[in-house]
Amino acid sequence: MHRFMPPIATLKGLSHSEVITPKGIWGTAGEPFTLADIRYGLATTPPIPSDKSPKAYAAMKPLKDSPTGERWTSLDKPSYGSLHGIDYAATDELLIGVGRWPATPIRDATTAAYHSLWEVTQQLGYAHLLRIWQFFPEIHGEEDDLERYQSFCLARHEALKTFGFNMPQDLPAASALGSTGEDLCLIFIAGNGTMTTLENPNQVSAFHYPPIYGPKSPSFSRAVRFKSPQHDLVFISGTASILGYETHAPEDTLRQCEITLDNLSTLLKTHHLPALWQWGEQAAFKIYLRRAKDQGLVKDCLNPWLHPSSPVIWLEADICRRDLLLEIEATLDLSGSSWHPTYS
Ligand code: 3EB
Repeated sequence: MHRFMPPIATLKGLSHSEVITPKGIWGTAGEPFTLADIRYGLATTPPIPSDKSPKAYAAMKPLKDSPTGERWTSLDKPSYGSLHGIDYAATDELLIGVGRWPATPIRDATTAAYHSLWEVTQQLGYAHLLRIWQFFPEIHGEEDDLERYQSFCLARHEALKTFGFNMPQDLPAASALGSTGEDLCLIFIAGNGTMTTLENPNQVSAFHYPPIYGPKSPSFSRAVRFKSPQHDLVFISGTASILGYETHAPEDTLRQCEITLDNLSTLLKTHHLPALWQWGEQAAFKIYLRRAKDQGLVKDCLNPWLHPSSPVIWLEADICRRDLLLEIEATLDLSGSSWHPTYS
């Protein structure tokens, strides 16, 4: 059986000499401004100190030694505001927004969330929805004879169709995970610039999954590249052990990790982007595990593939297909514009 191998340079113990370095804006222009703070944790998490920037609480348990906070920053001074229940920070080229809605029924929550999101991006004048995170409880629960994840996909699809999205070309990069708590938590990034959606030739586009996975397929792209005068960003969706449209190695965490890393590598290679191990500090990863006890195993599998200074948040969460045991997402800032999250 073919085994997925870590990159040669890492195997040989070579230094990560080809690591991407910032272009020099960072560190020379003073302290960046906070755009948004996201805190990962269960209900007892203490509040983030209050200032004007948007804050989101994502109710998922951070795993051993994981950072629990994610901060998005900008070298441009943002304007802050609140519209349609969404708190936002806006710069010329990019907008970040956060909101939450009571998560039951999930279909109504999703409809409300997407309509608010759309109103905000239209009102503030951002052309592209680039990246979206959505966390909600009981993702495998049942509602209206559908799994809640499928109801969510249905409502998302209907909303995007209503807004006139050209699917799949306009679809953002996304992550959808099961959380605890009561709310649908939604975090999104929109922008003005050039948006290119990227797909993985080894995976059927999620938009074209067959109907056995739900009445409306998941409306997201595998990755999005965004370019504007100041930015060059790659948002990689939650990526898992799916080849074609099927889950592979349903019982085998290690194998799922290898296939996931291979999927990420294929995506990057196909679109002539730097390999994972070259990313260094200009990147940020999140890894979601269905079972906390798999962390050691996944860490050992992952370590040779990532640059040691790439930050990782580890969270316990239900992945949207029952047989998926882990999911990996990432953001890569190719411009050094500081538009990548830092973890604490
Ligand atoms: C997959 O590849 C795994 O419904 O927004 C990953 C990322 C997944 C986003 C979503 C679902 C979503 O189908 C699941």
